[in-house]
Amino acid sequence: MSIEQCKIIQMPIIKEPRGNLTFIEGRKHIPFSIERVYYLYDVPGGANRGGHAHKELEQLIIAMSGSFDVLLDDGHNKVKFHLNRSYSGLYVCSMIWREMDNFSSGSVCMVLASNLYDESDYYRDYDSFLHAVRGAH
Ligand code: T46
Repeated sequence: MSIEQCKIIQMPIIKEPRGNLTFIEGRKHIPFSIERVYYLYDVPGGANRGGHAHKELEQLIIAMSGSFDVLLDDGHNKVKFHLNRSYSGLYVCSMIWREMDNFSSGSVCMVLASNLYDESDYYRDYDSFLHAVRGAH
């Protein structure tokens, strides 16, 4: 997998005088079925999240409120994204190292995931991740 497959996906917005509505349908707006939803909140200033990659998992990361940065790394190239919109999300394919920081006060990060939580799907050691991606090329 390469970093070029990771991208910002724009969701539909239904705009009305009474407020906006955005919806996300698995396999239609994003390239996977949604098996799990989790969210990060009450993140203290200066905190870092992530620092791992997934063997199989695909995810969509959305700043539901506030903003934060996501650094993606496929073992060859790195790209940083600043997320600050609730109607778009960052699609992250498998085998991408991610690090998250610069959380604004009160920010909420919602993640849609293609699989249930499985610790054996993680690379939590960067050297092991690099060995896996470089060995595959
Ligand atoms: C990712 C970023 C954006 C669970 O029990 N179930 C879950 O669904 C998740 C995501 C985590 N956990 C447990 C595992 C750890 O004991 O919660 C604890 C914290 O998890 P972690 O250190 O992986 O949290 P983050 O915020 O560093 O990373 C998470 C996701 O794991 C990861 O896939 O992309 O959010």
